[in-house]
Amino acid sequence: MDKRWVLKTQGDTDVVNRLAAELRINKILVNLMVQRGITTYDEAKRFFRPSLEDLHDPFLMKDMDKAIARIGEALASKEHILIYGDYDVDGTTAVSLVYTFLKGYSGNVFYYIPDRYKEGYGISRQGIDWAKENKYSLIIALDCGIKSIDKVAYAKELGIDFIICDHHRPGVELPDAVAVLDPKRNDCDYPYKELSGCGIGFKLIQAFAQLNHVPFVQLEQFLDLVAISIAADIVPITGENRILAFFGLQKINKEPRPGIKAILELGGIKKGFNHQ
Ligand SMILES: [Mn+2]
Repeated sequence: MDKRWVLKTQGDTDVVNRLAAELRINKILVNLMVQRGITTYDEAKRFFRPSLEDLHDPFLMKDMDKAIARIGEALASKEHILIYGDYDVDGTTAVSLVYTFLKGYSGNVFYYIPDRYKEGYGISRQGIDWAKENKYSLIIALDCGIKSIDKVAYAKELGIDFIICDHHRPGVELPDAVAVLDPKRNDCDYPYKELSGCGIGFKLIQAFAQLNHVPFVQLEQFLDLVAISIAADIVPITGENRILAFFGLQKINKEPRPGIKAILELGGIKKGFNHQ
């Protein structure tokens, strides 16, 4: 396949001159920023100094209220909750994040990762049958499920509810789940559309924490997983993803969890840039 370089057009000269004066940095650098849509002092500040304060309210995501209410109900009545994810990096980091977090609130939480070769991508009938056999009544699906209309209906027949957390583009019909979290839904007004599957998982626990008065700092330990998902799933590192990746990399550099630490050592990777 032939590849062709497509050069970005030069940033507007007036904008470049104004911003260069305001920031007091080289115009070549400012031009690169203007070409990428950064045209004001505040936008430049947000780009160079990402802040967790700029993360969006998770309840702006369609169905987030329903998802958190259903999880609250499940915890109160000690239901068995299954965290179900895709087998790729985004899926497994998402499962690790939500499972580890919810385990702090219930002894009845477990996880399920489908077999890539035997079950294939997404929610499998086998997985639902396994959930039924093991008395799960709520499945939280991460990084998959947005097109699993039949499987979610099948689970419903068996008395199992679904919460879908996905970032893939929905089809015409949405699955009949208790909550369908996906910023790419046409009717979802969430301001940032490019989160990874693990990023949606993070928004889910952020919403849970917000409602239950859990301090945000307790969530920061999970940002390493989100940063890895952002890199592996190749979502754009803009907006909210840039903030999550920035603080996630700090966590990986400063205080990696045992699994990540082992991978770093095994790969002979030296700790990188330590931003303070
Ligand atoms: Mn994904």
